[in-house]
Amino acid sequence: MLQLRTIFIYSAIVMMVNGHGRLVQPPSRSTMWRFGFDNPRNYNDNQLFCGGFSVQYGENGGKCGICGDNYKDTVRENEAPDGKYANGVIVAKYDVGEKIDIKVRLTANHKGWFEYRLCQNDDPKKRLTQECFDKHLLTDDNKYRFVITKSMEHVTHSVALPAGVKCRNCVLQWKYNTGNSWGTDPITSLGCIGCGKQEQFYACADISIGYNDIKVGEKNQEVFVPVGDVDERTEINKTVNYEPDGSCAPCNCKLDQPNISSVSIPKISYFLTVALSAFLIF
Ligand SMILES: [Cu+2]
Repeated sequence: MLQLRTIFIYSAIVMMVNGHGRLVQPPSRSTMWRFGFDNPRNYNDNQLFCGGFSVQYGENGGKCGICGDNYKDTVRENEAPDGKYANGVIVAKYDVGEKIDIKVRLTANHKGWFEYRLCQNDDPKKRLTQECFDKHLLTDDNKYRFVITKSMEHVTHSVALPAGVKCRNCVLQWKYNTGNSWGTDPITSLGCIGCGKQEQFYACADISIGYNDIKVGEKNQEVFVPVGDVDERTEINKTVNYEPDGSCAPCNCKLDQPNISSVSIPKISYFLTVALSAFLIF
C-alpha cells in the first residue's frame, strides 16, 4: 500500500514536471526550436502557465503575460522587445483570410477549453497588449471556444484568419483555460469542477499574413516603412538588422535601404525608353 502511494505521488510529480501543453503549429516562440528554427531552447515550453495557479491568482490578481509568462516578471521571456524567446522569427506565412490549422500537443490533459487570438502587428520589437489580441478572436464559423475532452492529446482546430488583416509580424495567441479543478462561477456563484479560477496556459507564435517577401525562419525582418519622413526611417533603421546574422551596422543598413527607388527607377526609365522609341518610330 505504501508502495502504491509512493508510485502515485511520484507520478503526480512527474506529471507536474512534464507540464501540460505546447503550441506546435504554428510553433510558439518557446517551441520553435523543436522544429529546427534558430531560436533559444525552452525545455519547459509546455509550462507557460502564468507562473502557476498560486502566482497568477494569489499574487497577480488573475493576470498573465500575453504569452504565458508571470505577469510580474520585469522581463517576460516570451514577449518583445526584450524576451529571450521573442526574436521576431516568422514561423509561418499565410494568405489574408485563409482558413488555417492550429495544432497543440497536450502533455497533461486538464479538460477545459482553448481560444485563439490574433494581434495585428508589423514591428517585431513592439510591446503588444492583450487589447490588441482581443480585437481578433479567431473562429471556426461562429465557434470560438474549443472544448477539450479527456481523451485529447494531439489537438487540431481549423480557424479563419480575419478578413482584410495583413501583417508582417502578426502574433497568434493560444489560450488554454483548464477545467479540472473545483471553483466558483463568478456570475452564478455556483461551485463546480471547471468553474471560476482555473490553471491557464498561453503561447505566442510569430506569423505573417499577406506578404510574399517575408522569409520564414529569418530574424528581425525589415519593418515596412512607406517612403516619407527620412528621420523616422533612420530611427527605425537603428533597431533593424538587415543581415540574417545580425552583422549589419546601422550605416550599412541605410545604404541598403533605398531598395525601393533602385529597383523602380530602372524599371521606369526602361518603360520611358520603350515608349519614346515607339513614339519616334511611328
Ligand atoms: Cu496542471
